[in-house]
Amino acid sequence: MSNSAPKVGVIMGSKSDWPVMEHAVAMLERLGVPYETRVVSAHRTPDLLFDYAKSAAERGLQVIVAGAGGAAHLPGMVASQTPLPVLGVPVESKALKGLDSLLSIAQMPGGIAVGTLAIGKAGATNAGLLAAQIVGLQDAAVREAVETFRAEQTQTVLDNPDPRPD
Ligand code: RP5
Repeated sequence: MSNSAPKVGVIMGSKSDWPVMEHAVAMLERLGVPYETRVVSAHRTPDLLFDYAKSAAERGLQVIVAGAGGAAHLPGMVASQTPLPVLGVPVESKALKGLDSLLSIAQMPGGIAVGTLAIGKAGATNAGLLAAQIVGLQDAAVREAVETFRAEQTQTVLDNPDPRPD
């Protein structure tokens, strides 16, 4: 974790979400965005959820990335308790492969917004990227890191036009 004051909070409903949510953290690290990460469960630690969400803005966070699976109430409940933008990552569940998580996070009633990403690793990766882009609105170094990341990604594709395995 970075030594600077965290600008992004990456929370998840369970330790079991880490193998997915670590991809959000990896992107933030790659882009040099200070972050914090911890388990906050909507169902098992509701008081902690409220404390975390209510104090997030005054602690200096600018964005919250929240991942959860199954009956994934975490992102929506956090969004209801903070003015910060909340990005929701549907974690793949065993029973329904994350479709339950996706619908739980995406189908917010009008008036409380959660930016919902794709199910699983791609969603977590893009949540980290989107969080960095939001931080980058006010942080030139992060904005530049995002631009460099995208330019390198483009170049990698252009440098490897042959689709057959190496
Ligand atoms: C959700 O329940 C968590 O986000 C996790 O995806 C799911 C299962 O949690 P565990 O039973 O593995 O702790 O709250």
